[in-house]
Amino acid sequence: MATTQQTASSDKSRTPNQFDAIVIGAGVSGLYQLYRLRQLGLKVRVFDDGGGVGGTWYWNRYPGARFDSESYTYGYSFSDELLQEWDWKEHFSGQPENERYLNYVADKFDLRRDIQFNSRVNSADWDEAAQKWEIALENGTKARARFLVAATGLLSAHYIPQFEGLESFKGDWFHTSRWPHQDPQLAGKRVGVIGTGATAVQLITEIAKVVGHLTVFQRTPNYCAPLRNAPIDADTQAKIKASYPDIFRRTRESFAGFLHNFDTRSFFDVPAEKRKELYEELWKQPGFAKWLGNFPEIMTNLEANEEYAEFVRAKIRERVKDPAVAEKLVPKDHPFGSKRIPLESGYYEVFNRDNVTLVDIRESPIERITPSGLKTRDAEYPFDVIIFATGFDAITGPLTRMDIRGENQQSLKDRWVDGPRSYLGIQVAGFPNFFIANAATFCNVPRCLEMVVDWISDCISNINQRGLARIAPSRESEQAWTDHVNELAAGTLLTKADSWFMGANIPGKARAILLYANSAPAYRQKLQEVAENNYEGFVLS
Ligand code: NA7
Repeated sequence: MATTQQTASSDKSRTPNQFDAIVIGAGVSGLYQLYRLRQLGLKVRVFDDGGGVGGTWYWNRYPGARFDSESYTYGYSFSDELLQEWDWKEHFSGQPENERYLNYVADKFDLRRDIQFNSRVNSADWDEAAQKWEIALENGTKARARFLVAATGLLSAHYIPQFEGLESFKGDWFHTSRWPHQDPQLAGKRVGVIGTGATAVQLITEIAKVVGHLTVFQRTPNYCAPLRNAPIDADTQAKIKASYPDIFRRTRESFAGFLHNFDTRSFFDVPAEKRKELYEELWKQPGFAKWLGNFPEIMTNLEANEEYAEFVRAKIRERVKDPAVAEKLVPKDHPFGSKRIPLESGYYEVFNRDNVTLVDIRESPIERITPSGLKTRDAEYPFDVIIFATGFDAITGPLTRMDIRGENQQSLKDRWVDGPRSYLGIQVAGFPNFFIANAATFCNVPRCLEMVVDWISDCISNINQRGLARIAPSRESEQAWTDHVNELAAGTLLTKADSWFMGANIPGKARAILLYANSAPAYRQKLQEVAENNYEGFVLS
């Protein structure tokens, strides 16, 4: 493992481990944050606990991992040269290609020399006297900077439920986001997968083709919709490259930063048979069209939602041969879109295979992991491998798992014990010069990340140009923003499910919306207004 001393001793740094800015994370947002801060002439150090760049796309190397966003709407938009150089091979690109892309970006912009890998940040302390942050790595190494940016990702703190007996299991087990770098050789093996979220849906579809027997433990069925992926041929590639300005104009204007946008008509103004035509039309389209191209009331009105949910349920039933298995796969306990919609490429047909068993663990709960497999209330299942597709302590988890202490040693974890509080999702009162570059919005992640990273970079530039020392939101603006975020969510159906959107997937975590449910254009406008009004709501000194 590289040490800070070894890698930080560039010509510029007479004092080792002193930086203008420290960025935690070398994923999609951390790489761009480094690029932007470097443009400002700052001395920056990025720390990442992985062995390479990519964040999500470094860690999530399970079979089937891929974008649910159209590839050409996911890549960075900041460099025309990069856009023209990079050929996306599929409309929805897979993990190996995505990791290659982020490595290509790191090399093209010479980012690696300021990134220290295999370096988990354990803690960050605000030093009031020095007006600096001091971070400590797992190995005890420390580093200091005026500005601290957490580019820690929305879904990087993986979660494994505390099943009794796990330590006794004699086979291999792992979480999907800690997939072994060496192929775990699942061919012919007896494999159990726990979880049926977006990750599991991608994984199960792939590994069912090779394993000996696959047993899927499902707690809540999801509304999965066809991804409709395809390779990008040469003609299409040329068209994509010629139309990037238009692609990014459309993603800038749409509700959630995708090419898809909600229907402009109201559900209630369109006759039932015409609504059905729209659903069928959307169903044929790739990606999230079936969700984000629908009537807006699908997200806010239970009657509208239930009609569409019933349409999706019928689609599921059509594809599963055994009606009893189909019924288990049909979601009935939450509205469509109140949990993340998994996109799939043959998921439901998996349950028509002889080598796949679906276990409904609401009917037959998991009791324990045994040395040879897993025991539910009703049966024992022998396994060679158990895979936890059990999700993440989303959005706040990557931050609260570090010991981050602001003014008066107050910890972020304590501040957020009843749910996250922030101003604009970017800063927290009492944590000066600490920025969260996560874009916790209902958005095609890179589109909103670029917007947030640009905002943070401009803010830091502004502070430096004016010779100011620090920025933090006032308690009042933090309170008003937090109320606004919660009120917005209350007007949607997002609060109606036990999802990671609500923090409800983690035992003991406060139930509170973790995503800003406004449109991306509205969020962009708010960020712009705040900056233009001399960082209204912040205290600068
Ligand atoms: P998710 O969507 O949080 O899914 C986790 C799955 O694991 C889900 O099916 C859970 O069931 C299940 N789970 C969680 N805890 C348990 C326990 N204790 N017992 C049994 N089953 C459990 O995570 P993913 O990784 O699939 O996706 C995360 C995001 O990554 C996704 O939304 C995309 O944005 C990309 P539950 O539904 O809670 O009943």
